[in-house]
Amino acid sequence: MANIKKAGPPVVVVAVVAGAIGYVFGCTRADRERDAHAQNSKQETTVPDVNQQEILPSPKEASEPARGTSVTQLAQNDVGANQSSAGTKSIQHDSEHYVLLHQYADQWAAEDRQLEQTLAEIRQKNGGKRPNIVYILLDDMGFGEYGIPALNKLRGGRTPNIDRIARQGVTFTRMYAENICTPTRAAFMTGRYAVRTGMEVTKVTPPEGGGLNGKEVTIAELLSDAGYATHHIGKWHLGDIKEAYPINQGFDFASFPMHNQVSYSFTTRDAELDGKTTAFMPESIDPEYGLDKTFRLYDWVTQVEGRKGGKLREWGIESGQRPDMELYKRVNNRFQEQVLNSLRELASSDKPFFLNYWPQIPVAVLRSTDDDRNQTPNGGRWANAMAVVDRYVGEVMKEIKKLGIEDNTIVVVMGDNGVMYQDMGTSGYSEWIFRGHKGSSLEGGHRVGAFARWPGVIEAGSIIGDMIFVGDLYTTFARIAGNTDGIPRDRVVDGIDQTAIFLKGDTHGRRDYIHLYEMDQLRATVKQQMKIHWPGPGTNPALAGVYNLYWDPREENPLKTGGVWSGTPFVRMRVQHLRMKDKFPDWEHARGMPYEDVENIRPETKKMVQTWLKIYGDAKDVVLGVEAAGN
Ligand SMILES: [Ca+2]
Repeated sequence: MANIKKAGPPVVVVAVVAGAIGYVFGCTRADRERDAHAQNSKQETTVPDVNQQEILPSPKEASEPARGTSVTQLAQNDVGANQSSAGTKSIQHDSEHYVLLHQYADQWAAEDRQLEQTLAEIRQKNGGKRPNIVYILLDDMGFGEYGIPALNKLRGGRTPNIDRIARQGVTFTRMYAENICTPTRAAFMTGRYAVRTGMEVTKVTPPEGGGLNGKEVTIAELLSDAGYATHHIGKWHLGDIKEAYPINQGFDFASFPMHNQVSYSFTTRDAELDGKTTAFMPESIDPEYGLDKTFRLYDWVTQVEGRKGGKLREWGIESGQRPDMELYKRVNNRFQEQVLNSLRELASSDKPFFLNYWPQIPVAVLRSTDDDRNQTPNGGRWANAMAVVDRYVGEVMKEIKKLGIEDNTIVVVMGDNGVMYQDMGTSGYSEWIFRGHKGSSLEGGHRVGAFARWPGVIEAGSIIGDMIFVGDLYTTFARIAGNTDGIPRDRVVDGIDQTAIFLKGDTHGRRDYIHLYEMDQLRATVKQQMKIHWPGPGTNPALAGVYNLYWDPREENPLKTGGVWSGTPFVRMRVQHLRMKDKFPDWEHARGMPYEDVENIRPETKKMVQTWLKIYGDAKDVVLGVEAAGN
């Protein structure tokens, strides 16, 4: 639902109607949109005057904005991404962006004119067609885990196909994702910190009854509106309700697991026999004392596919069947086949396309995810799973070449968060260059490997030292596709237009900061090479740990006196960021009936959901309790 947190709890009335998948919402989408509109109207009357007095340096040159120009005024005259939208309201970025804009407005405006010219030339070279975008998001790949041959050698890993992308394109050394699966995926799709979308929590155990708000304007919707064909294949992990399905969030076609991998690779008989899952499977538990029949639920919807405007069909599983590792392997292989099929279908159309491929690996729980084509010198299941996903990437690249579309196709490959440290020592997962794991606000949670290839545009073998956030790709892809105007103006969009990095290379970034959250808690802020770990309530931020990330990438030695100078600007950044959130409160994710519009829902699934709904369906506080941190 499109409720704003400050606006009080949402009211969701769910009723079960007998008969075929008789799921009915007590609150219609139209109701929700009306509510959302009312909320937006309220917001627009209170457009923030973001702390303008405290932050403005004195302009040094005449070309800079006049002294006393507020950040809000600058926001109204935003340049760069907004260049082409004369007369329309500017994108509302986070406060810190305007500190930079105040200093670089003219320079960026001039650069943007050049960039528009270059984009037009690229388009002309390709018969007027905008570039295709293939976005491959790998599950749990911290920086240095792949794509850097010397590091691969150190670890005994092997990712020749991703190495080749790096060689032919660009390596980002400061790509920040969110620190865990769902938040990164939400940030990419919306260009916003996940906490703003209400998707800051990663859900593990189905059913969820929630997901990405239909009011979010996703990158798939922006590209679709710009004339792109859009397909999503693989992990989604953005909810199990109708409005959150990719086919209702801008994709023409989607094939995806309804939940994350936990639902059918961690919670199987195989996983239990391997000691990776405990006290879960009916084969293991005598329910003599198991009073609560909903503590362990089975028979959720596994993987589905469908097209925009239609319904979903579950595939790969029959009534009476329980997921096992064989199914998991088959499903991953089918996603790979579907990606190649999608490429062929998309390449045959006149439209440019956006192919969103989110493999479920290299996250690996059991050795049985291995197959005989992924041996590495390392031999562990983590390194071997990386080899599998690298092979997948290689097949995608080969198909792109075969179809003759490689010159006009941008390929981005990156991880969604750092490694799953929990398994460290028994799987080959280990801290690498950075300290910290998935879910942590240390660099090891957020810094991911990231590579991009765009022949003739991105310089081959280039290495970028500029900071970039996964949400920047939203704004950047929209710009490249010619739909900056479609980016909503009624909410904060954290994604900065980084087209200049793609077109002009290193040192052309427009970001020098990021706020790092764990769930809804602001834990750390990075500005340039400095990072502050925010202390808990009651502690003076002057006593907070400040780290120099160039000197101390593992954040092990807080600076005593050497970082004191940065305390005041860091506190100013935090205050402004939080004031902005007062004006633009975080949203809640949507809630509703799980599995609506799955047309061939299995009888056992329906029974499970009905049991679940009897208890949780109209008790919103309990539904919230379904949330849990995890994969
Ligand atoms: Ca992940």
